[in-house]
Amino acid sequence: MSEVTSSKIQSTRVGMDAAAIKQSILEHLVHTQSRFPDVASESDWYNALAHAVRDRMLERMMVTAKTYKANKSRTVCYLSAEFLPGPHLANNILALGIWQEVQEAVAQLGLDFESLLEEEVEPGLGNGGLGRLAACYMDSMATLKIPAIGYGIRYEFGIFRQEIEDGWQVEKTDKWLSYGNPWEIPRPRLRFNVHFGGHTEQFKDIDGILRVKWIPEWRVIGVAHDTPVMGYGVKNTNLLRLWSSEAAESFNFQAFNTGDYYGAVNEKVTSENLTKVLYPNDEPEAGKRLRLEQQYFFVSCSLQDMVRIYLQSGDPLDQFHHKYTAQLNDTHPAIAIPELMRLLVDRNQMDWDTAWHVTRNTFAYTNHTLLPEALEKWPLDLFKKVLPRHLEIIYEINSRFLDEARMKIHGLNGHLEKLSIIEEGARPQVRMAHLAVVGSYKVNGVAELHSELLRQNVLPDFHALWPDKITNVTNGVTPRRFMLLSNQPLAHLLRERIGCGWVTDLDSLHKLEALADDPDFQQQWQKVKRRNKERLARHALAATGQKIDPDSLFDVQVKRVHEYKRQHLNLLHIITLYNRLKDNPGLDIPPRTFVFGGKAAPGYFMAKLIIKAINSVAEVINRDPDMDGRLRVVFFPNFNVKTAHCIYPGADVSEQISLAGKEASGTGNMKFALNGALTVGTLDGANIEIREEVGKENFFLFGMTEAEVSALQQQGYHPQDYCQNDPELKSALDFLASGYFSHGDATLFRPLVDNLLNGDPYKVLVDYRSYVDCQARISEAYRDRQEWTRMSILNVARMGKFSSDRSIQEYTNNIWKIASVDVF
Ligand code: 475
Repeated sequence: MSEVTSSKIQSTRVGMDAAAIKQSILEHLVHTQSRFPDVASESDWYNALAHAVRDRMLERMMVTAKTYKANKSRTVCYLSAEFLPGPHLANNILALGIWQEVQEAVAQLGLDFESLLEEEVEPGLGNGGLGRLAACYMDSMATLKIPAIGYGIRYEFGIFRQEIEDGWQVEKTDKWLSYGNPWEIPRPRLRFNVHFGGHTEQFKDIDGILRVKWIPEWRVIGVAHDTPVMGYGVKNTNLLRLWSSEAAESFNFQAFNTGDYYGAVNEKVTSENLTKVLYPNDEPEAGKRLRLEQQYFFVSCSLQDMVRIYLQSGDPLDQFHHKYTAQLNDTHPAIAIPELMRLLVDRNQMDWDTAWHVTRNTFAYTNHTLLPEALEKWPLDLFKKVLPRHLEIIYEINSRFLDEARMKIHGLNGHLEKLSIIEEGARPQVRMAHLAVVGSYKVNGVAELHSELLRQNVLPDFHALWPDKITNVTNGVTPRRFMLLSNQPLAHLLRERIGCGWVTDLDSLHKLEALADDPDFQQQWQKVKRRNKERLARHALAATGQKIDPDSLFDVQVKRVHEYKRQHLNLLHIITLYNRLKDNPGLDIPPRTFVFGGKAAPGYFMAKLIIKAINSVAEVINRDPDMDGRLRVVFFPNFNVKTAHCIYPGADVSEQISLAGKEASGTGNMKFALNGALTVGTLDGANIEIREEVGKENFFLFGMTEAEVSALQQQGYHPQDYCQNDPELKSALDFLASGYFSHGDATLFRPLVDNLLNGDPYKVLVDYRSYVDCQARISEAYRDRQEWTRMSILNVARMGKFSSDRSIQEYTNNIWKIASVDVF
């Protein structure tokens, strides 16, 4: 034991005043970046500042770990293949409570704070909602003082950078690690072997018990990289622990010795490929072996790490589930269920029943999607090649589960097929969602409607079997990043009028209700929105070269581009407005700017064609002098957390227009409303709950209900009828198909239009009329600026429910049963 105790090493380097911060920045510039101030680049200064901030976080992280260990605290392990934290610097400065001091220090050094923040390349280690939700939950767990570790993958290349060339999306590689990453602490000694392939053998152990040995074919090593996640206004600093793969170099010494240098090195390349790149799809890639390997890789490292930490306590492994609860963020980490069984039974000689009890009380599973094509399945033959032992364990889990179900249902075999973890057929598959449900103590959906549809449509047989298992936790977003940090004008106004309590108690936004009719407050509210719109306009100009007018109504749709989210419904409305204005130049409607943003999966042709269509329509409208001061359309490239910061606060209208029953929850809908945008939306996902909270008179509703959608589907849907019966719709489609927006090329958008006319899987044509009429109500409402402002204030006032703190509180109380731990 060292003589030096932690209290003695309290550093003199981490003062929180401006002078101390300035001193640290200078020291890091010289001693970390190796640059004198006169030759330092903006990037050097960014790194120096980031290190100065990091110094002030590390002690909190260590004290937190020590406290949790001493208390033997129950811990949440949030297992997720994706985390989208967004830029760290500004968020960490806020969490430390040294915003003013840093600004002062930076100013004294003659630097521009904003441009330093701009230097940061965000870690894009996720696709969209699911990855961002994981990051919001990490923020809330730390803030609520819940001991937690986020476990995931340190992709070398995150989600691609989107550029727009000739209106098309072009994917460029994301190089977030190119200039180093000051926020992570590599833990090269914290490494685990992960095995793949090979076969299994049975043997009798010394007690004569039949056991299984897995003789794998290859292995890689996982190395930990830790990123501290600070709570806001508390000392608690949790961990995001991401694994990157390394070659197990000694493994193929044979190749070196036989002179096969290339073969040996190639193995290294293959191992390191494992965590090379994030799959850029927001749907599972069918049968992609590398994806299965990524999943198993990070799950195995994480569980081995959990067991390692657990065994330090000296407690017996059959109590593992009292120390840990592991949340499965969708089925991507569901392989953790057979992996924990393997670790307990094969590695630690636990009997099956005890191991199953432990496992089934460790995991809980969150489902994020209802789309059948997005439910993960792995072909058995592939699974067997990569994870032969896990497949055996899954068979065993399945057969015992089906025995249990058979007795419980007291029915005949036919019914069991629907429950089985294995889907039979020409190419049998492992159903990961079934595995996740069977191996978890709770399953949750992410909004009320979504959870209900899980119970009724997706997992009805499981619901019948275990009526208490499927529950709901409606998603939430962190007000720290999505209000305090990204909307500082609003944060200032709120501080003046209702204080700062809302930052950690979002329900206290209710205090705004009393101010909703106050003309003076309304005026200040409008000023805030105006400033945010100017900022958005500046960013749009820089990113696209397109000028937009902050006096126009900003109507915004930013999210992944997907047919079910119906960006093309929005586009049909824009074409309709254009046609109306062309036919009737005297038409008096408030000027509008339509802003789009979002990435399409690189292999998703229709989504990419929708992006091209948006840009083509934009090009014509923005070029048409008749549209000057009336209509503008911009596609904001590379939508990510960083660009989101300036987009949400600048919106007047938030487009949440998915077909009812398709969007599990949505979280962008919450971010917009919290920043004072009014929603135009369907009764889908969390829109329903947002509308309930803000009041139906403060929400622009249109479209079919989920029940109407299924009824129509049952009865048979004929999209062409809708087209024939609505001249404006017909005209919009004809214009798109005709080549009007594509320099006369009548083939370009044919696939898009044909898809709508012959099938229209997301019922765009059905909801068109109701949407367009609803948009006309929006235009009318926008004329009355006082009433609009009142509605905007009331929206913010009533959005408290959608803090991720509330979501985490519900997970804590209803699922995890875990207590907060004070760190001093
Ligand atoms: C839902 N991503 C939103 C959000 O709960 C919801 C799937 C497969 C592979 C990689 N990524 C995915 C998703 O399924 C996803 O992002 N789902 C989204 O989760 C958080 O708010 O409605 O679509």
